[in-house]
Amino acid sequence: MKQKRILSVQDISCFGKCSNTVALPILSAAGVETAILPTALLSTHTGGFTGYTFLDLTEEMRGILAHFDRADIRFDMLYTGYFGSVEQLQIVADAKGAILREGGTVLVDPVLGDWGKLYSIYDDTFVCAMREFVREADLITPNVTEACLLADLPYTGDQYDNEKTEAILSRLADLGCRRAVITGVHFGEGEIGIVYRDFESGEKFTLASARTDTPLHGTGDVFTSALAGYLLAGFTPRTALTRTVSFIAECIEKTEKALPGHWYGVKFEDSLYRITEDIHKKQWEDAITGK
Ligand code: PXL
Repeated sequence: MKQKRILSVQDISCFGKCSNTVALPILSAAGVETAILPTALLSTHTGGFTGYTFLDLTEEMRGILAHFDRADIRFDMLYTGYFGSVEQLQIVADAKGAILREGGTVLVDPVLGDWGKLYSIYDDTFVCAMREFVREADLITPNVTEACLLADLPYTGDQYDNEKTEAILSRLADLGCRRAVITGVHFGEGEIGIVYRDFESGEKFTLASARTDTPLHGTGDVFTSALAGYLLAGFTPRTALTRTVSFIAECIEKTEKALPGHWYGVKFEDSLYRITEDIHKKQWEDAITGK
């Protein structure tokens, strides 16, 4: 199978394990050629550190994309995360046609906030722009807070509630994206997982694993990066999500065991081999069955 190529559009936080610094190792473990389009350069992420530096890279993004176009560099997947400004959303939306290969897909992690709050650099204008941006997406991966913000419905906690979830999903469908995964949903006692909906085929399911209560920053970035790797390897959404949920559960468990009280990033390194193994196994099976 020809090696897949992805463009990861998110910031570089020098310390703190999120965005591109987790996308690169995870996607490499998945065997994907990973290029980055950095939206900003920060000393740390903004979720718990104070006094961080922030360099906006909007102008640089235009130049990088123009060069990719001139050099005929194209991608199988456009994967977006943390943006630094509304203008950047427009730049990437405008470039989509030129940078995607035929049949290429768009995976949007609509990074806006967590635990019911917007991240510090965002405001309502940014939320409105993100609603527009997700129209182009084949798949979006909001957490519950982000799903509520996109749906313009009040956040009432991460607890699963069928009526509320259906209301959110119906609004997300109206935004125009093709499929959605809501992450970080709390199911009953001690379980956390995802809700999946394909708005075209109607396919739906939930997946859950054991929950730990330590808030761990960057979990969403690890999740979406692993999911991108599995999808590019040709797994169905259901299998890709099953493997991703299991991977993330192991990463969190290992983080808590090895580093009690740790908060700023997921210790995912020890579990990367699982992604590589899953994908090698699939390639081997596909080769045998002539897929
Ligand atoms: O994990 C999302 C994220 C990415 N990048 C930066 C962030 C955050 C969340 O706070 O601050 C810089």
